[in-house]
Amino acid sequence: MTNFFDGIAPVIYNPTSDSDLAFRHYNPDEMVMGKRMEDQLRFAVAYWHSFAWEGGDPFGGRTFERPWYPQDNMANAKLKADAAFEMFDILGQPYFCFHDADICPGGSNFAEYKRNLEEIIDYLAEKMEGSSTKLLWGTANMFTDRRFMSGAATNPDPDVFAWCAATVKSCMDATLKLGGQNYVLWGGREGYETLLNTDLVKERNQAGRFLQMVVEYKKKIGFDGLILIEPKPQEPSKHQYDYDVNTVYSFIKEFDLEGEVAMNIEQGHAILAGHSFEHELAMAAAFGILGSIDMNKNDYQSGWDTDQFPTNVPEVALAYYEILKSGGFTTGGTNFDAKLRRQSLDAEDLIAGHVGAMDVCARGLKAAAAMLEDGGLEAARDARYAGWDTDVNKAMLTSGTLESIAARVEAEDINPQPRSGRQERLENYINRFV
Ligand code: XUL
Ligand code: CO
Repeated sequence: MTNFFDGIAPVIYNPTSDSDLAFRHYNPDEMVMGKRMEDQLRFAVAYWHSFAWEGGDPFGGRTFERPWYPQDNMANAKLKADAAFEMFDILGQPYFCFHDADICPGGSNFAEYKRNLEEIIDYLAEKMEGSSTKLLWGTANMFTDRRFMSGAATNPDPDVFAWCAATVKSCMDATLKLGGQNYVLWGGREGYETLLNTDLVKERNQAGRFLQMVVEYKKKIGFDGLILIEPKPQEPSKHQYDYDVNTVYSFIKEFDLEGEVAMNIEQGHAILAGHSFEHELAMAAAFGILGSIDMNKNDYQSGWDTDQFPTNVPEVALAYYEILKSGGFTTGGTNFDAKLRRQSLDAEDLIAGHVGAMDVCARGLKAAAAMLEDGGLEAARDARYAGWDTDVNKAMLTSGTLESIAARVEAEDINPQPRSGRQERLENYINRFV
């Protein structure tokens, strides 16, 4: 037990409340497209931002005071776990996610790392027995420690590759033990700074073989969750091998991992890659690899990864539109990869950030479901491509050649007449629902 959240009552759904610590849209039992809202959204708290990050930025250190600091010993790791489960209860959070480094100190060698990890996993298992919060996914932090400065699985030093293999094995074991539903790999340092010292073919091959080993081990231990890759274009590495969904998809195909690996897509990473969140989701859905999401909001001016809580309902609605359209989550969910601003010091701020994010997502989900049920966007899109429904036009793609098509253009005097894309009308349509 900690007293960190003392005085904060469990958050409840009350649509007429004027409190900023109440849900006005997130009503877990409300049915949305045939499922309880809680089961559609599958929210998760990110342990790292809420409990491990101390409020530092590149220009200054810790701003927060927490009873579980300093985070370099096991006693405080347990206190941190106590606080985390207290917050999960207040929010009614169905899931959480963690990196190994978030939940316990690393230790001075691999044996100590493993001992610490096993001890805290036993402690988390006990906490989970007394709680309804489950594990959405586990992962390994292979980017913070200086040993990873030149990459993790893509490191030029084979000893680092070996360390990473051992680490991921331990983290997969831990995830399985806690009943985790997925395992995530975000390759923070799987990229390079300069070609002057980099053999990128060698590094990509290392990453490809590493991913194959992860899939082999998943099968060996009977882990039936998804292996998820989280793309990001830069920061920390200048050139990332996992830039965006399209780049990762070609990587998956090259290393024969189709059907084995899916995607964890983050709003902020999509924006940094010059895409919209819904573009990345639609792309992954098209390839059949849409697994889970890291929900947050990136600053549109700063150019780096700001991991803010989402506040933009229209944007979130378009994201859930793609998710619902593709059939909704299976083992994936909505992980709030979001952190407080460093001036938000209080326990209430941590609750408020999640309450707001959960409510924004609930509004977005309801709007997305209403749009899908109405069918207006799909009808408009179908009408735009309707010309392709005729036999002669379908045949262009199945049996056409440049010569046969050219002959038809001349014989039939085909002369295309542009038609409006109707973007403003569709934007007005969206505005009816958000
Ligand atoms: C970093 C990021 C990570 C992953 C998990 O930008 O998003 O926290 O979600 O390693
Ligand atoms: Co993320």
